[in-house]
Amino acid sequence: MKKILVTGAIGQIGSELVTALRQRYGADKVVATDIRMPNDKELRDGGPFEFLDVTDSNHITRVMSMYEIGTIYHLAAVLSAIGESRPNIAWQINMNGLYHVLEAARQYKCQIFFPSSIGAFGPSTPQDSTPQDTIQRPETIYGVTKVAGELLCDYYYRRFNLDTRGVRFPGLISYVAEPGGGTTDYSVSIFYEAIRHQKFTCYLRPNTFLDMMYMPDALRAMIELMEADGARLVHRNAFNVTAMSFNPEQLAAEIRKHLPGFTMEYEIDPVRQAIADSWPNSMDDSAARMEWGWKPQFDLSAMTADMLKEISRKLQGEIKITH
Ligand code: AKB
Repeated sequence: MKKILVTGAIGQIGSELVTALRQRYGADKVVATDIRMPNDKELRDGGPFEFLDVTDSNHITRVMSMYEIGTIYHLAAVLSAIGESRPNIAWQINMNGLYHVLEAARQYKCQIFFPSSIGAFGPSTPQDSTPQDTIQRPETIYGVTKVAGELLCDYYYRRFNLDTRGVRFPGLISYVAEPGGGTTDYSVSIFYEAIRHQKFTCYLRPNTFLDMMYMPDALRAMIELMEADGARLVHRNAFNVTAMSFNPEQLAAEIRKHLPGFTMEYEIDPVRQAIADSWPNSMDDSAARMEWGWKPQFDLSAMTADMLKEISRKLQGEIKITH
């Protein structure tokens, strides 16, 4: 088996995907890469790790030539809120980075995974049960790079027969690494604050519905899609995938079932609120279900119980959870 290269391996998805891939295919088969050096021992010493700047095409081909790479999970990206404060960097990393990685994949004939996002939709997209194929006029630089990325991956498949695959992720919730600079990040920070201080100040309005997914489901989605029989795939890239849709008020109510004293206040951030308002309330993921058997395992209640249990353990049981 050829090796798997993961870009952005220290990020929220990468840090857990690398571990999952190493467990599944063998530690020496997974080359973790990032522009930062990991503090995490498992990530640094559990298998090969290389420093890699995806905006430098020579750097990518140099790392590719050092290992026999057959698959790339290209996760290096700037998220939506940071993108709005630094659009230039977002373009360089999200767009030029993807282009360089696709070119390297073409040269080395690799299979490639590219994560798009609910950010690829905009205010003119139908907001409820958002279809797989629909209007995409995003108003953030993040969204622009995600739509262009989806199209570029489709182009490389059609034009060069490159095995490109991908999903549109909703907000991802995990207890291992915290997300950085996204619009959906409240759904992770709320758990830390609930356990540490029993209160949280939310930057989105109480009724802001967004699609979400717990990380174990997201990891499974990526691996299952990459292992799926390509002949069954009609869409290949940008599959809508979701596991739950909730608003901040509903998440707070679910947390309160475990921590009855938990309170939430609101201090709206106009930038992130505008972004969230332009994204779907809930997506239709039937194409993913039909074409490669996608099925989430965690709903709001299962995810909340697990997050509280795991984060309490991580914070050394500062607070006792009542079930
Ligand atoms: C963000 O909020 O920017 C990301 C995403 C939904 O793509 N979590």
